[in-house]
Amino acid sequence: MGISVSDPALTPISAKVEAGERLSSDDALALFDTADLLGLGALAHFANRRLNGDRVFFSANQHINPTNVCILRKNCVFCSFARSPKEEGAYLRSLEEVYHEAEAARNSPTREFHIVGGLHPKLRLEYYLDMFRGLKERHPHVQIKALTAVEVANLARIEKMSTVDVLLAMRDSGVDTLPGGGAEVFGVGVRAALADRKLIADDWLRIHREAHDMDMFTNCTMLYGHVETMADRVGHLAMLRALQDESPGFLTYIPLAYHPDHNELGERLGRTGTATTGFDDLKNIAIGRLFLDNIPHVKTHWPMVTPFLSQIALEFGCDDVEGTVVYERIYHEAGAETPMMMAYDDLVRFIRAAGKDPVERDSLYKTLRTFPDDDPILAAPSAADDHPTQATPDLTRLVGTGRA
Ligand code: V47
Repeated sequence: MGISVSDPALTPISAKVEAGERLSSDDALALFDTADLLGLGALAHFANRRLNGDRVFFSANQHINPTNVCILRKNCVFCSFARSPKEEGAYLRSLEEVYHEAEAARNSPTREFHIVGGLHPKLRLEYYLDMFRGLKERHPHVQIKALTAVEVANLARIEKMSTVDVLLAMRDSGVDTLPGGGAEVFGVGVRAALADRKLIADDWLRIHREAHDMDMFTNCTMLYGHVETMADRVGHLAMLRALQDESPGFLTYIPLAYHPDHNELGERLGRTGTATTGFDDLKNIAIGRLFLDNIPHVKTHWPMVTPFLSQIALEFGCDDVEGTVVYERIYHEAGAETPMMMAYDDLVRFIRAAGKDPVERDSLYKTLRTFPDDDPILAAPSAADDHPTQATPDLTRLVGTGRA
């Protein structure tokens, strides 16, 4: 029996999904066009189960943002995080301050530092390399996912080095993987509207290819819900898929929902609060899963779309949940009202309450821990037990809600 879809436009796509055939760009456009969200979700769920079964991955991670000073402060109109050097709220952490912040990992399950920040005009590569070495020395069991392709390119420019040499130096100093930020939407028109001085698509893709070619794995993203068209989204996904065909190395794809508060673009568009809809958030997850048939994982970024929607996403093709985070700044500056962190146990229970098998992973998706039914974490009472129809993490245990 075929996968149940109610929109006739999805029938031929459903046949392809069942046969494991690659979807075309026209198929992806039809998927963005459909109102049959449940049909789309069923297709993505089918494709995901074939790859990942009922496993849902998460990492115990900690986000660290060493500086918010950014030379593109006035250019990236969608960003609420960046500051000019003398602007109120601008900060640059000393290495000691970074190490102090990272001490949170000492008596916690943290296994990954996620390190990104602004393009500081003066920070040298050595600052970052010292940071990576210092963190590895202090926390040898914690992997490092650091610096977007945009930051790598900026350091190459400052140091008059090639981006390959910057990547090699990062790897030699302890960086394990690269995060997927800075991709936004690759289309020339959208990039011109969002950030016309930011790294262009070809350079973002080249730097990820360079990393893949030296056996460094990376992530990829798309920032949706602003000025882009559906064709722009599909074009972006097609470029990610083509790179992965040529030079595999993307581990997970993360659709990022645009947040319009406290940034110029939001003001221009006259939007506040949430720019995207739950419908669109789920579509982006599902279409990412269906179209990016060569990328093993699709991650939901709960700080952006809420833990509630992230949990539903697990039925829409998603097998990967952003981790414990500890302290999220980029989206909270942009108005996100989600918690700033999620406790490890709550994350496990949140996945389990969706009927899935939680898997704690490392940065390379190696399994670190699974949770049999009699695991004490699962046995502990959670909000999900009290409210089975609205299974959510125990929100009373989530600290530091509100803006950064
Ligand atoms: O590139 C900036 C986005 C990204 C806003 O690799 C905004 O595992 C919404 O890439 N509204 C950086 N989004 C974060 C990122 C990321 C996040 C989680 C996991 C991983 C990973 C990567 O944040 C930027 C940009 O696309 N962003 N401003 C905003 N106002």
